[in-house]
Amino acid sequence: MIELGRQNDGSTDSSAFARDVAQGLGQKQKTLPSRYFYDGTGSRLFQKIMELPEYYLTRSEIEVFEQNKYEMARQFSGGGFFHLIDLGAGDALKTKILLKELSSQQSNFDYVPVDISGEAMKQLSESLQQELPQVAVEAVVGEYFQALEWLQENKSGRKVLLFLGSNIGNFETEESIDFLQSIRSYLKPGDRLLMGVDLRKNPDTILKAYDDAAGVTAAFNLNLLHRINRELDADFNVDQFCHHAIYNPLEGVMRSFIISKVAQDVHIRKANVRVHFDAWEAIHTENSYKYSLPQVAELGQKCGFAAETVFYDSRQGFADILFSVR
Ligand code: AVI
Repeated sequence: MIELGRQNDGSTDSSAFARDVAQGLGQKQKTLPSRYFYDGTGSRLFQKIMELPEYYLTRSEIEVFEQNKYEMARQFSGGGFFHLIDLGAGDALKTKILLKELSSQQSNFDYVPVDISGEAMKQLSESLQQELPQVAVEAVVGEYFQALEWLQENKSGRKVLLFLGSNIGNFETEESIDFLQSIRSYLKPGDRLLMGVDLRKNPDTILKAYDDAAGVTAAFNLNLLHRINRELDADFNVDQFCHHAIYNPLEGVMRSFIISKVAQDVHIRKANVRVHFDAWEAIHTENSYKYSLPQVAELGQKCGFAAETVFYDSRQGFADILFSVR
């Protein structure tokens, strides 16, 4: 396992966290960056979300992989040896489907899962050693671009990059363009990108996925305030806030908020700020964009990729798009 610079198990550089929190809550329309959801508690809650009956995304993508694994593996392998790089691999539930298929097709590849969590990469390496000992695995602990930098130096073969789970949906449009253009700058002709996106569908289905009956998504969202209390010595009374989620079908975006139920002041000591909330004032915490296929193809096009094959689930509600480098 390779550990690149600062790595952690969900805890963050607290001065950057303090700065981002102070900056986000200091704005007229308050925001908090969704990347801070994933401390230890947040990551456990996200695992629970993925098992919820309403949260269809993970099951749909598993189905995409189950139904298309033969063709995916075949297309990846054409061109000889490759590095299969899994950005944000986590427990690699979906990728394991592909790894089994690649093994049975006797593909010539190695597997490089990348994740910020050292603990997750340790567990994944161990489980792969048990389940698929024939696959060569080198886990990398670090941030995406840190890892791509390292790969540039250390893995010079053809690359197939995985960016699954509709993680691209959590970026604003401009950010997703920047992100994919940066990814593209690390790739060469012959390399590929497989990206998972949640497609536009009945707004009621989407809304329920982000406002589940058991309240797990609410706990996931509100954990941000608990985390600020824990790590930045703040005094949020979390019971005085609630989760609110709304889907905008014009923009195809699910937006999540934390709403203050009363007028109140909060002291965030390590960020050196006091924040006032009016009654029913909102903090915007997350965007989850839903795409149409032409939008994804256009996004790829803008960033130097060409959509080659689209793999769907049986309802055509989720797609994994295989891009080649233009
Ligand atoms: C990680 N990401 C793709 C999830 C999503 O669906 O946007 C995060 C999430 N937020 C609430 N539920 C799940």
